[in-house]
Amino acid sequence: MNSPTPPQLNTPLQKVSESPKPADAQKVKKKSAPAETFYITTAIDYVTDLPHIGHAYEKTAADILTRYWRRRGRNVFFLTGTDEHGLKVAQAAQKKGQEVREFVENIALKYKATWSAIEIKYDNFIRTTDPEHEKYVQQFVQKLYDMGEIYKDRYQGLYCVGCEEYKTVSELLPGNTCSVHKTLCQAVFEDVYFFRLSKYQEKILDIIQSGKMLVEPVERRNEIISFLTKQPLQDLAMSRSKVSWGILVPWDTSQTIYVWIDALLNYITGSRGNWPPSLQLIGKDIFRFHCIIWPALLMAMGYELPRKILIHGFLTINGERISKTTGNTIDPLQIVKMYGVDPLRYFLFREVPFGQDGDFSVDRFEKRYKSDLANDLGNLVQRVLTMAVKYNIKWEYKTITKPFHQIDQAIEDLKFDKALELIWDMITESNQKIDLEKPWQLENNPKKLTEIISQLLQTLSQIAFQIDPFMPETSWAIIEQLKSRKAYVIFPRKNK
Ligand code: ME8
Repeated sequence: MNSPTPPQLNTPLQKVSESPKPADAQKVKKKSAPAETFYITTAIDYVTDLPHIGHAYEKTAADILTRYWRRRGRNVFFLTGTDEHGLKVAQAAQKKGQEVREFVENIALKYKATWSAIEIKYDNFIRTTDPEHEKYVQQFVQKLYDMGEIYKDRYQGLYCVGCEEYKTVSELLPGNTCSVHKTLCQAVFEDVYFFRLSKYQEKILDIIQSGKMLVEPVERRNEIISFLTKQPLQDLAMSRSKVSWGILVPWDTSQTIYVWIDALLNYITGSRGNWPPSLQLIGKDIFRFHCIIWPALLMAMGYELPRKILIHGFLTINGERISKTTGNTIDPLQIVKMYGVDPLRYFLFREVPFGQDGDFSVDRFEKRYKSDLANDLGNLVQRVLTMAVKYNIKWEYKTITKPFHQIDQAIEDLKFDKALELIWDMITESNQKIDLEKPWQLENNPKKLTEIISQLLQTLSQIAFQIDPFMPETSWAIIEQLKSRKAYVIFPRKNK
């Protein structure tokens, strides 16, 4: 107790009195990361199959914020990765007839390749099979054990492999079917280790109600508060005796550590000295893990809490969640191949307010592509540049740095649809200006002609600047055309 400095990663962890940084965070922080680093995380995905657009949605949101805050001059650290242990992953490998390590290796590579293809520029990609991660997880639980936070008892109940979660009958559909996966839960009867989660109930409630750890949007915050007020929390079975694909419990190697404890700790092991997380993005299916178990683990160790947990909705198809289990997945690479990266990034955030569920339909995607991208933006760029060249307008591209307060505010409030709407207002206004002023009829009024086209060129630079976090390739292409004075088509029309 009362250790003045937080423990180091590779030495036994010690409990400290005041919210310290986790070991590795403190260690590296002194050297490289200034205090104000915006540390953003996403959920780490199960490597049961290839990533789908639901996964891409979350990672792109984090990427947009990373690019935005970097542009605003903040130090940003963006962590993502893959969740590779547990029964669910082991069963997926078995189904494919592959050795599990080889299987996860393969899928993790595919995840990285997909994020690279859609311009997700993370700073660290953590894999829970990284030896350093595994070692830290063992040290972490050993410390909890030494502190008396873990005890052995019998677990008897139900478990959903799809959710990797213990379930109570009241949460399930008739016949002990998981409401998320619509699959039968396993009956589990085993002697395992429990983490004293129940003793943190009041504390968790307090940090959420006081805003010490912000939970957004408000509906989710209320949901978690209501959950915590209505029923007593149960202690958490933190090990499995019959799951071999996992990290061994260090004091009892006949058991492995529950995959969610292993997974949550990625936010520490991948942090590279940045602590606490400023913003953690997760989907609504996993918010109890992040709003209950995660802060309880951190509080047990006396570590500083994340500033904010932001819970987003699901991408659906015909109202049904896109998921590997349902099998209605869409491969982001397929869309990229047909339309390019930016149309996907644009569409994901244009139609649906971030936080709510939103339906993905190829029909609507194509409509947006045609109207917003090819017609509105693509046409504007071509029209303005063609006229600038034709009427020999003197023009030199200058980097825009002037922020637009409303757009910035919308991004900071995570209202991405609103930010894009505001940018598209600029595009629409410029197109209307061209239609109204008809510059091609002003050849005998060169002063006015120059004025109008110069203004349009200026607006194009603004647009290129504003769309950059959302559509980096398009932003670059517009700037390149403004510099080279050579117009080309950014969004080619698609013939169905
Ligand atoms: O839950 N729309 O992994 P995961 C939007 N390994 N988001 C979606 C989605 C959809 N259709 N489908 C999934 C896990 N997601 C754990 C996380 S974190 C310590 C461990 C989101 O592969 C989902 O909500 O099932 C989650 O945030 C992320 O993708 C990974 O889901």
